[in-house]
Amino acid sequence: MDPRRCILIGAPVQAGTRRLGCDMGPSAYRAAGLGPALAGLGLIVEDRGNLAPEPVSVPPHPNPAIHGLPEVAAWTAALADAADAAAGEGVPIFLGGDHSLSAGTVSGIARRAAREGRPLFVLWLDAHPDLHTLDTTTSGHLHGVPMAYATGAPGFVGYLPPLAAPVAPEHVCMIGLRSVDPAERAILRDAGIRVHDMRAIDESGIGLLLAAFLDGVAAAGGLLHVSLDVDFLEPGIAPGVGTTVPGGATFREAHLAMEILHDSGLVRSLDLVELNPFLDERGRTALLMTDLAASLMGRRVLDRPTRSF
Ligand code: B3U
Ligand code: MN
Ligand code: MN
Repeated sequence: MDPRRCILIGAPVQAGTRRLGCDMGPSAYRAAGLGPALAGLGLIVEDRGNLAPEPVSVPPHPNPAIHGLPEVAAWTAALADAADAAAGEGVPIFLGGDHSLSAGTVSGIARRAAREGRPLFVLWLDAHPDLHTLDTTTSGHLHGVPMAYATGAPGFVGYLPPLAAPVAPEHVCMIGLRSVDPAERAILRDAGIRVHDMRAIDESGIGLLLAAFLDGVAAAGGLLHVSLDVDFLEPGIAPGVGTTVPGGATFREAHLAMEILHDSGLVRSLDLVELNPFLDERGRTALLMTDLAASLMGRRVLDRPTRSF
């Protein structure tokens, strides 16, 4: 696999929420110039267009709140195959689409990592942990379940595709949390996921927290998947998202995180999720997310010695 090859894969999924508009996300990234921005950094860019999954049939779930389960099951299967295959060629960048898409991308990369005999680590940059199961979700919005599914939580069998390789919860680091439901809090407490909420960022600085996690990834010889939810960011700078939660990461914190990730050389795949262009202001959220993806993929300011992880 060539780390300088960026494979753009559009995933216009919006079944993970009742609010419409995320299906326009891939187009907004293209209009914001993501491909040329990456090419301008000297990277090879291949835009594979948008995925269109085959429909699957899924039995009705006893939780009456659940919305869009057959669609999310279909996307999960298609994205897992796409992620597994593309990660063998370059760095797949998934253009969302709501966060339910990560059920597919994370499980697909995990499958590849298991075949390569390497542990998969996940960095989850989000206001929410997205750790509901099909039984605990009260909104019924399946953008709130992908991490429970990918870490092998119970209750998904027969509804979402069987997991080839669950991600170890100790290999997951969540940064930016500030909206956690009670059922998710219980899972977070018991599962062993590493969590840095906004208070931790304020007290320690995002650079230190992230570097400590990356040291562990490198020491374990791991692969790293990054899942970047728009609502990780402060809504004042990133309004184009359905769930705005005040007090998010600043422009500088987010860019620092991307630059540290770039220096680590550990990132194998990336999700850009929850952009809702219908709610955006003159494309500013799409442009910011594009800018952040570019900071992750290439060096744009000064050459610095790569930090040893
Ligand atoms: N935890 C809530 C809210 C939510 C999760 N992810 C997003 N919103 N974007 C839920 O609906 O599960
Ligand atoms: Mn999310
Ligand atoms: Mn979120």
